[in-house]
Amino acid sequence: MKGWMGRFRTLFLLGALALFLSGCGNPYVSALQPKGEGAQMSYDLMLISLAIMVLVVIVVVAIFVIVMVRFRQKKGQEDYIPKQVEGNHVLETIWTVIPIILLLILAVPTVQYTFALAETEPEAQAEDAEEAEDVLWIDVTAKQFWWNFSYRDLNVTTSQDLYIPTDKRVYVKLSSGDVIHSFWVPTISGKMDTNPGKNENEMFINATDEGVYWGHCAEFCGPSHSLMEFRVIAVSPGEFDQWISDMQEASAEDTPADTVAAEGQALFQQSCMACHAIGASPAVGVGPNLTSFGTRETLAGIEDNTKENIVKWILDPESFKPGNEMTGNYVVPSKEDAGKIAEYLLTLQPSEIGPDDARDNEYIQAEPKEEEGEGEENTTEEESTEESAEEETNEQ
Ligand code: HEC
Ligand SMILES: [Cu+2]
Repeated sequence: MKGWMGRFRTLFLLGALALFLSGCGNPYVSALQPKGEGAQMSYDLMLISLAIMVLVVIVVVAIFVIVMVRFRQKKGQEDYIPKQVEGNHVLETIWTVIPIILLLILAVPTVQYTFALAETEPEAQAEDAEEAEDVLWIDVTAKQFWWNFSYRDLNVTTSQDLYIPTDKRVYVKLSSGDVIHSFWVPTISGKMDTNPGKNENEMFINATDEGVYWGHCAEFCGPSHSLMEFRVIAVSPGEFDQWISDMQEASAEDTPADTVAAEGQALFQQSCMACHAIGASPAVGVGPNLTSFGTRETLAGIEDNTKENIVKWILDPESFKPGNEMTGNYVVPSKEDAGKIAEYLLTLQPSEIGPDDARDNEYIQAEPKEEEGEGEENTTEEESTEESAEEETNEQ
């Protein structure tokens, strides 16, 4: 009875474990499904160490079983003492040397990849001036509890959604406006701290496939640390260029056609522009740059970007992100005015390139675009076809 129960319990535990581990497989979140050079290198290292460990376990268990079976005490030999081998030089040497060899096997790729991942001098490596010119640097500033992205020399600044092209490495310079945060997009790269002051870190990221990748602050930084999310939106090179030029043309002066939204704009300019820029400057504001706010899927990186949520945010940001830097530092408008401002914010769509473009060849295979540089795709569900249809019409 006990044995049966025992087996039952093992089964239950294994089931629970399987359920738990199945959470590890979510694409766009998982370091176990790498979609970038950096993540791929980390993944390879994991596989190498795993292989070595499995090999050691197999050999040790095999020797253990053989010894158990072959050298059991036999009937009639109860008094027999086998030959004692402690202090045997040959054996001692063998089992000291084997782990050293295994560690060396592990050390070679680890050191190699460590140097490869530290590559942040693209200009020095460029073959000609044109290639050096083509290098894309993005200055990332982490703030409690949001992310600012400034595209160097391109006069484009945005927040929360980081657009990158899929055809090359993108170099990020990481700094912080307040405390230490950490930049982490598990599917495409390792993580790196963003420090306040002059101690700036640099690394490259790249996405081999188009897609929307989940990023998160990976260093505890305050009450809303767990809500400090961002997205990396990897689009084809053509779409990226289009997005950059659309963003460059956006300006705070553009007046929306809709009258309610236009009223909202006036209100916004009165009481919100001190912290929120629309258009490129200043490079880093007190609050997130809202140039392309209307194309975002998320509000403040975490909530669905709907009018209802935006109004709620404007009236009480604290209810979304405790301890954020907006709460208490602005004049709270009436609910009606907040509605008008929300209307205005949703019109901020300088570009038709959006998260759906990053997904279209990833999630829906209906009509793959004829663009150069598209990575190969695996179809994943999760995207409603409705959205894709909508997106197709937006394209025109
Ligand atoms: C004192 C500066 C300040 C003022 C003034 C201010 N905000 Fe903010 N706002 C912030 C900060 C800081 C954040 C980022 C909060 C976070 O995510 O931690 C923010 C976030 C937001 C967001 C979410 C942005 C995103 O990236 O999704 C919206 C929308 C917003 N503010 C609207 C407004 C509106 C509308 C007004 C005017 C009524 C306003 N803000 C006034 C500082 C300010
Ligand atoms: Cu954090």
